[in-house]
Formats: sequence, C-alpha cells, structure tokens
Amino acid sequence: MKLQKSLLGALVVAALLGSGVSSASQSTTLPSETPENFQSKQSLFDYSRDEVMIPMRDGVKLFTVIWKPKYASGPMPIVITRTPYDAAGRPGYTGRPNSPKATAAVPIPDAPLLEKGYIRVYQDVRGKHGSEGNYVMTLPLRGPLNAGPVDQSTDAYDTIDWLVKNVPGNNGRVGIIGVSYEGWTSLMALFNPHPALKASIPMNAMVDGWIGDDWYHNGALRPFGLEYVYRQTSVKGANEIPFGSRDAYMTYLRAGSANDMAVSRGVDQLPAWKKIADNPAYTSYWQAQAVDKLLERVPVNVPTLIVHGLFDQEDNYGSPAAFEVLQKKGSQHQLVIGPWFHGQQDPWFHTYSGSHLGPLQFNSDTTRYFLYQVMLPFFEQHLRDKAPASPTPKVRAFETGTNEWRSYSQWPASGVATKKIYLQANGSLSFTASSSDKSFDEYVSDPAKPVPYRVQPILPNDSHETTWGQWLVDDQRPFESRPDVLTYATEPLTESVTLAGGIFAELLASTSGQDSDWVVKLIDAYPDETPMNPELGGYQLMVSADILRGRYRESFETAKPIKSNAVLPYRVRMPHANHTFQAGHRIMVQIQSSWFPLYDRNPQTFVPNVAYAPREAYKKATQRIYHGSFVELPVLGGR
Ligand code: PG9
Repeated sequence: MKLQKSLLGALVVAALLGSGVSSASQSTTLPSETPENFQSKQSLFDYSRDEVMIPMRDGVKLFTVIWKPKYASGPMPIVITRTPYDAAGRPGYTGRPNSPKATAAVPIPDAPLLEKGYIRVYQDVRGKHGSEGNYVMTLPLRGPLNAGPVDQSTDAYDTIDWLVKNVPGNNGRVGIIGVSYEGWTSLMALFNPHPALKASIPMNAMVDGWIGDDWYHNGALRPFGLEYVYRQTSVKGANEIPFGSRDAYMTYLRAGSANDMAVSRGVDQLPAWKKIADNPAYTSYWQAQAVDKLLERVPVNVPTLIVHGLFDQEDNYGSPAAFEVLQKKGSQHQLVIGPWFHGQQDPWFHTYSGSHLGPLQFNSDTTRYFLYQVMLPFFEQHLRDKAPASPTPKVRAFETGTNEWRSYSQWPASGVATKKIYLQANGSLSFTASSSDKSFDEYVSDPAKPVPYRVQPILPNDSHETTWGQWLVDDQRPFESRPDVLTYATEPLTESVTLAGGIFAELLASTSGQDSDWVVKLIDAYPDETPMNPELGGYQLMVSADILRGRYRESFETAKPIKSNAVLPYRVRMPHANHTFQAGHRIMVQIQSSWFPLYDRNPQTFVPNVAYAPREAYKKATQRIYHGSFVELPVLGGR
C-alpha cells in the first residue's frame, strides 16, 4: 500500500514538472535516511513507557500508557488517571517527554510519585483518542440514563483488575487521581470499586452540571459549553472551534441566543450540546447524574481526598458538595481547599506556579505544598501503609486574605455562625438591619448591552493567549461604574471578618419583565493604598459570586414566568469562601442582571427555553432591588 502511494506520487510529480522527471525519480531511488524502527538508547532511560490496549467486559479495548520506574526497590503502587484529554500526550505542558529521567519526563504533578517509585498510568476513556468504543460525554452510571452494560465505574474496575494482574512488580494497590473530567472519573471509580482501589483524589471534579459546575449555574446556561463540546465531541481527538474573533463578547452578542451561536459553528449537530441545551431545568436528567446525590446512596469506603480551588472558574460547586456527603461516611475522607484556579494545583496543562494568581501573591508555593505535603502523603498512607509524619487534619484550607493554611475538623468549619449583611440605602451594607427602610435602587437591564464578565476583549477560551483561569480574580472596579450594576459597601472594617463555608444571597427584587437573571458578587474592597502590594490598592476582589435564573425562583425543576413588577424573594446559592476581610478593607456586594458571555442573556420576556430565544424576545427591563435584601455569610468566630 505504501509503495503504491509513492509510485503514484512520483508519476504525479513527473506529469507536473515535465523536465524535472529525472531529478524526482532519482530522489525516490536513494535509500531513506529514516530507519523503519529506530531504537532509542534504552539504557539511558530510568523508566519504561509501554502502551497497551486493556480489554473491558464488553470487549472494547482502552488505550493505556504505563510509565514504570526502573529504580524502585520493592513492589510499586499504581496511580492511574482516566482521561478524555489524550493519554499519549501526557507529559502535557510541564513534562519533557524525551528526558531519560522519569521525574522530568512526566508532568510536574507526577514527579513526586515517580520520585517515590510509583507506576504511573494514563488511560483514554472509551471513545477518545487511542481507545475503542463510543464516546458519551460524562457517560452516566448504568441506570435510568444508561441502559448499557458499562459505565466509567466498570471501566475503572476492569482496568484496575487488568493492571494488578498484568503489570509486573506492582504491589496490588491502586490510587486514582485527576482534575475536572478526570476528577469526575476519579469519583466514578468509587461506585462498586475494585478491591485493589485504595485511594482516590478527585480534584475540581464536575459533580452537578446544572447546579453549579460546567454547564449551568442555578439554571443560567454557560455558553462556553458549546466550545468545549465542539473540541471534545466533533472528532475522536481534540478539535478547536473556528471561533474567528478575539472578543467572545461581540461574537456571542452578534450570534443571538446560545443556540444561534451553536448553529453558526455547526455545534447543533453534536448530541452532547443538544443534551445540555434541551435540558434547561433541573429535571431527572440532571438529578440522576448529580454525583453528590449518587454518592449519598452508596457506601464509600475507599479513602478519598477531595480537592477544591477557591477560584475555580469551571467546577466551583462540585468539590465541597461531594465532600459534604463523604464526610458523613467516615473519617477516611479528607478535603483540601487551595487558592487555585481550575486545576492550578496540578500543573500538567499549564505552567502557572502556585505562588500567585493574577495580582494575588500567596507568600508560598501552594502547588508544591499540595503535591508534597498533601497528595503524596495521602497516597503513601493508603498505597504503602506509610503513616504521615504528623496526624492529618480532615480539612486543610488556604485562607485568602491572610495567606495561611488552616486546619478544620469539618467543612464548613465548626465555629461558623451565619450572619446576614444587609443592602441599604445610599449604597451602604451593614450587619444591622434597618427595619423601617422599604426603599429600593433600580437599574435598566438591556440585553442589547449586557454587563461583560471581564473587561473586553474577552479572549475565547481556546485561544492560546487566554487568561480564562484568572478571571475570577479580576478587579471588579470597571463594572462598579456601569449604570446597570448596583454597588453596596460597608465602611472600612475596624476588625477583620473571616468566612469559612457556603454563602447564600436573598434578594427582594422586582422586574418589569417576565424573567430575569440576578447576579450577586461578594467582594473584598481593598484600601486605597496597600504598600506591601501596591498593585492591589483599591482593588475589588471577588470572594464569591453567582447567578440565579429567576424563572427557577420557586422550583429548579419547573420554569415559571415572573409576575411583572411584583416584589419577590430570590435565593441565590453562591460558592464557598475561605477568606479574611482584613481590618481597613470594606465588604462589598454588587448586583446586576447579566454576566456575558459567561452566561447567556436572559431575554427578560418568558420563552420556553432561553437557549433558543428568538431575537425579538430580548427586551429591556427595569429592575428594582429592595433595601433589606441580604447576603448570608459563614462568619468564623473566635479569631
Ligand atoms: N471542566 C471540564 C469538564 C469537566 C467535566 C465535563 C466536561 C468538562 C474539564 O476541565 O475537564
């Protein structure tokens, strides 16, 4: 077959070049200088790297890469990552695949494991990259949403079974680890686990795609999902969406609805997008695959370390929610919370260090701390019976604002009391309610000019220049001055206030429309001058922020139009915080009705499905926020 191709090629070249015939045919007669099978100098390498196809119970074979150190002195534990992101390409950005040293060849987060003589395994999930089978994005567990014989829990089981039986030199114990989708596969392995699975570290896992992870937050659609779906499901490998601009704000605005944008790039052909767009409410479709709900129903004995990032821009809900369930199931489960963007603690797909995020300096390398003081000891304890140097607290949480690691016996931390902070007249915010005040502030929310979630241009997420991972620490000052953003702030604090847990806002609000989004941002407003870090003078740092699609005010399961101009309560679940507002700082709250294109625009008239809203449905609305609306803060006493 190869020979036929090259002959044909030579004939075509000859026909095209005419007088060039002789030189073209001569060059094909010279022997190739590239050997058929070049043998790299194996003696240089202190590890082996093998590619195998592991059979699953339904006959599908999964592509698996096994990195094995040659220098380990005894039986070796195995740590696996099950990924849709290309197992063969895993040195990632921070490994050096041609290095003969295992610790340098693998990505940075795996170096501690290779240093200690672990076998490191990466596997493509079924249907992706080198693996056989059909790809279903976040394939649900067997049950109402999956009638087939397999799911990611059986694939984890079958893989572990094969590894412990077939990889020479292993010690019969396996750990699983991964970020985001891989965090989700690390959670899936906990359902009917293989007996050799002894530890799991799900990091930034996708847990509930509707409540607060990748696809929706409290019912508001995140259109970037369509870019992800394009990348992941339009081909077996990875495929960048032809975005065609440097400003996602303008591109999405011109497109119309989220589905109009999907249609413009052919994403409407992809079943994974249809599933997201066509399930806008919190129906059984979402509930039956919410991993925290599924974990409630099973015993979870495999020791599990949940990893959460305070500035996780993708899966901010799932980790604390999963831990809330696991901590009731036994003392073997732990939580670590770091000051990280999505996966910052696990630098295989980025080169960012753990000592800073945007302008925030953490005074230490939090990534290194995580890898050597948290991840490695957890695996050493459960995969090798090596007791940690000192007793391990159940929860380790980095406190932003003070830059200190704190230890807690539970999460939210014990000693936390819920305190309400009230929105009041003249933009003030106070822990004391003013019962007589029935006044309000108002703004016009115009879907033709939605509030951008970042300063434009907003680079598309797939762009090589993107700073998407940093956006949650963007300065909020540019938005304060918009007429459609309300801002409330305390006086400079006389004493510090520490939060350690989940946050809710309860707005008393009205809209002249029939549907409305409510965005609440809790902000640490820095003093005008901060000599130790001048860049932060006057900075407005979001500590927690989220959105509620008003049509789900009464029930997440059923959308209902809002009665125009009726004053109604809206309860907004917001991400967890572990933060100290230092004395001299102000606590600030900003309210707005769009956050674009992080969330699709609410047309503000009632349509059956916002993702498909026709252009004529988008209408301006007058929004009123009543004083006395409040945010519930988990305030930690005694410090
Ligand atoms: N947040 C991404 C994701 C997770 C799960 C499903 C789909 C997407 C990720 O970073 O993997």
